Amino acid sequence: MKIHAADVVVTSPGRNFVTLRITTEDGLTGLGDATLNGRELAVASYLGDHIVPLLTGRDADAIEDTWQYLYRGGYWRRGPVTMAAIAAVDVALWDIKAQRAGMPLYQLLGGACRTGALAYGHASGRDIPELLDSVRAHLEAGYRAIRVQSGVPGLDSVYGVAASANGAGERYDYEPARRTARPTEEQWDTAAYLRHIPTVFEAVRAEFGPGLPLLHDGHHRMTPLQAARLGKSLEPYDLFWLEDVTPAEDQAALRLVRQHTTTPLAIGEVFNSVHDYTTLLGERLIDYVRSSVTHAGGVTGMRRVLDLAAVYGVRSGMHGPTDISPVGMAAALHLDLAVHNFGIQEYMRHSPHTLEVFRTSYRFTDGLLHPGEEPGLGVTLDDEAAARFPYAPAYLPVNRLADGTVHDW
Ligand code: KDG
Ligand code: MG
Repeated sequence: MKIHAADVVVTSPGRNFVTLRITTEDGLTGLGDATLNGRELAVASYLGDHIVPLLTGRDADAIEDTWQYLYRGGYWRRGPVTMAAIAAVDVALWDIKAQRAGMPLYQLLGGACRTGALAYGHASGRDIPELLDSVRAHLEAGYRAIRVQSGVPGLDSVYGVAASANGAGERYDYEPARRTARPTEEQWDTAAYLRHIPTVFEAVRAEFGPGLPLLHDGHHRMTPLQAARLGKSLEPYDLFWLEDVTPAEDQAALRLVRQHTTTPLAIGEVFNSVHDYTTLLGERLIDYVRSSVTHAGGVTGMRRVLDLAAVYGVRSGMHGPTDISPVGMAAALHLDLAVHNFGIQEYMRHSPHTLEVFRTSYRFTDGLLHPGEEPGLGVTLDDEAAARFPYAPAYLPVNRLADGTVHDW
């Protein structure tokens, strides 16, 4: 069946989302997420100006061929903008194929390997008592695995820490790409962070015991030596993983970290291709791959990452903050169910406004996510609701050290 039309929907129900919708000649529609937080319009233009004109008249069933046509045919390969655009086409075509088959997508990907995907939520606190309340609230909300981020004495705002008490544990946007004409600026001090974080995990383990899977995100801010020290100092607290300790583009940096610590390592949310992982996987430097369907070339691109990871016994931990739209989240959940080397799925809940625009069939029960049984992805887009939330420019923050030097955020 041929592709009849494709259009790009940009909407901002609390934060910006870019969605590609493909319609076939027999009237099926598929959705793909192309959201790149803080750089949304670049992907919208890439799709609208360069990809949509190529889609009309193509065979909607030829998913791999279309992926290769856009990847190899574009000449300029990889990169977050290109790969988010290819991802959106890929996911929309998988959505259509599964709808045509009358099956939820996970069935076409091989069927379920498990009853649901273990999800982790984000607990945070400006200080330790606030953090402990947040962990408690997440446990009450049903989470069985929890990411722990804490304020650092002397720093006003820190990545991953909600600006106000995160009591309900239901959802919060700790890092909205803020709707301002320029990025806000934050201050960073790695030495203060390294002194404080072990005391945070000591307090969380003392309160909640040894069994609760705990995660932490270093957000690319350390040198390999600093990261190795952090990994060692957290070993007594038995983390599920320590994420993004060093800037991700330097794959070799993790050699030193790996030599010095047995804390499991996760990386890859800013990666967009299997080629970003060849050193990390080939040398067995990591334990979890963190890419998303949205940013790594769709179900097709992400499956390549997961299959290579499986060769080395490495498991999935797909990126799932609220800047992955419900369309991207649904696609991740179908893969989570279908691949053997699933590890964990990140899950921050979307806002009620977002869920007015995107109606989803996925559900969260007893700490596990399931994509639901609707044919396709199980997500629909309400155009009227989308139009009520127009795009607004937004940026992620920029970090500076005390002397003004720009640092990784
Ligand atoms: O857009 C940036 C966010 O997706 C990122 O900061 C979230 O690090 C993140 C995480 O682990 O969810
Ligand atoms: Mg992260």
